[in-house]
Amino acid sequence: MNRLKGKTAIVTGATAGIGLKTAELLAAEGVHLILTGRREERLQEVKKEFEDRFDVSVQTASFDVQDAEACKTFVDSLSSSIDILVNNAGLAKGTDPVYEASFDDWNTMIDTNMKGLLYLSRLISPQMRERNTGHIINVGSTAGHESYAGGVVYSATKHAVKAITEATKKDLHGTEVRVSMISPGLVETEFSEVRFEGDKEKAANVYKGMKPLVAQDIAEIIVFVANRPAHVNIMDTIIYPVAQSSATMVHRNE
Ligand code: NDP
Ligand code: 8X3
Repeated sequence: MNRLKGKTAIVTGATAGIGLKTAELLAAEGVHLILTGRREERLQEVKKEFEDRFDVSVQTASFDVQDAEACKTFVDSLSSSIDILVNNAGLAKGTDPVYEASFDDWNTMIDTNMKGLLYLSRLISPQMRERNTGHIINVGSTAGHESYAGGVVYSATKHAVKAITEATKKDLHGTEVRVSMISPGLVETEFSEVRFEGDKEKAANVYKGMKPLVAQDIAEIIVFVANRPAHVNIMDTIIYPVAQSSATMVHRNE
């Protein structure tokens, strides 16, 4: 049953990977889209493609979620009320241990994965609360459930997404607004290329000899979570590829 048709969703980080595929699957369900990311050209390509393929409106806004003022300008510019906020924009930078990692990488991860997500939740949740309807879906990670060596700050930001999701649900307790989190394991997207600063070989090694998840696997779950009946609030979903059993247990065929 499609309960999503005619709704309006913001998807952050919709220029690639999980956000892009989520936007596509939402559009296929008849959801009007407001898509964000920093790469304006990609947003324009996606808008054109989705408007050609689907009977939905597609608005775009290119800005950096690390910039609180830019987030505010974006939300102030919205003319429609928002039914679904998919807080997906995020990244990892490097795999250096705590005694070697760069402050810049740490700040980028904290400012994007935590503060960007918080800014948009802060700015969109008042209208959801006032209308007594809406759904905030945060993209966390299995790294938000289990920390691993080389992921000190990435894991911390995703543990924070878990804490933010739980506290946001509690802040909105007694309203009809839903709050959920999605926690994927290894998904082959641009994620590892971003993490390794464009080093394609290092990125490919992350998924070598195993079958990782793909963006579609996660997007389908995001749409499933959004499409539950209004009284059902899925708090979290942990999704591994079958070859992965923990952050470091990955079965590879050499
Ligand atoms: P991609 O690199 O493919 O996509 C990331 C998206 O986030 C892009 O659209 C990018 O857009 C956007 N983004 C990154 N930084 C910013 C920023 N500062 N401001 C605005 N947008 C930004 O990675 P994934 O699709 O894999 O990642 C999506 C989410 O899923 C992230 O939160 C990630 O942590 C999480 N995740 C990923 C997993 C994986 O293995 N791939 C596993 C678990 C969770 P642009 O560059 O245009 O700004
Ligand atoms: C991304 C998955 O294992 O690289 O959240 O942390 S992992």
